[in-house]
Amino acid sequence: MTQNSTLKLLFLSTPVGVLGSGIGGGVELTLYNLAREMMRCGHQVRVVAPKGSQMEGIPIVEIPGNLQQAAQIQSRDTPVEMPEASVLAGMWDYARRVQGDWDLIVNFAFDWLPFYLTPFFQCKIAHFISMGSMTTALDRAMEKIALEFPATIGVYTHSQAETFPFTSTCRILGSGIDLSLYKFCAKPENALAWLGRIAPEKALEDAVEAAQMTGIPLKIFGKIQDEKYWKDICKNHPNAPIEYGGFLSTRELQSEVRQCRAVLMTPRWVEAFGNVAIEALACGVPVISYRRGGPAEIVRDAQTGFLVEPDSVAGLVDAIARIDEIDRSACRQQAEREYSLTALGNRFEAWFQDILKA
Ligand code: HBI
Repeated sequence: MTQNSTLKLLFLSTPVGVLGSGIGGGVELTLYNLAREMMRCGHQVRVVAPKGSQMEGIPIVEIPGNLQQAAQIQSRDTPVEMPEASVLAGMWDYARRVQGDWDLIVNFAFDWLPFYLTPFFQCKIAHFISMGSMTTALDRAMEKIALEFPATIGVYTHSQAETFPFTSTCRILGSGIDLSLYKFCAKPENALAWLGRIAPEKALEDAVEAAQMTGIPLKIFGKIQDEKYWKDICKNHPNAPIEYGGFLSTRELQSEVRQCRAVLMTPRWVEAFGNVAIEALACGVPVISYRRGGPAEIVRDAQTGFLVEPDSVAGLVDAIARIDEIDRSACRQQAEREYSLTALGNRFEAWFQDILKA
């Protein structure tokens, strides 16, 4: 095992989708950014992922098999499911066979199998959890590992950790983005932005109501995940000053968002992190968010945006009226200080070293 020099890291990806398809959502971005940063720091990284996965410049071992069901559509008492010819089972059989070649295995799957298998491995395993608590079966499997292998469970935020029964053993790692992709804008237009999956848990209707009450145009970007939900919003707010800008690449999205006076975040559920918030800050755009979940740990109230009473549209409207109090360069500075790829890599590398030293 290499002491404080280069590490040999085997990353096992989420099994819900092919890497590069966007189905893996935020954890795909985290895995890609981390692999890139670890390699830039001289460590050896290999990613094990479903067949068809691709990641620019990252060595990938592709495993065939059937994808896992998305955990977020399951209910709390859903039993553990394994499809026949499971890609997850294939990925972990590969890891078992090659474990002797690696210093550390890092799991990015939000699934039962990797946690259940951990005691059967000789190689140490770090688990990065990418969502809040979903099912009891998975909570139990994670809790067993949290107790048996302390400090090997990492999460994005405190509020995400608080959704699990093993809150105190979670390592808080935050997130990070490639800041060079986001350009600072000092002088915005008179417009607001809302970004994210268009689905009920994101409560877009609250942002639309706030736009209607302030009369400030609202630009909406993101995948329409729930068509009926979107159609209802349009039907219920016929005169709201809104326009839908589609699902854009990072480059196009930041060129639109950077020109806005603020990004509104209206999460109905506990966002594990909220990459949208750090993308806005990176462009110098203040964030107005409900005081709930990840965004509440990212936004510095009255310095890089405003935190508002959850589900209060009136609170959003009051914050919008105060938005010119915020220094936009303070937003960009916070992103550079806390959410750069270097900061992300440092936090994860310290965690890996602590696990290997234990
Ligand atoms: N569902 N079963 C399962 N496994 C995952 O790894 C997973 C998921 N749903 C969503 C998801 N990962 C990621 O998109 C989020 O964690 C970001």
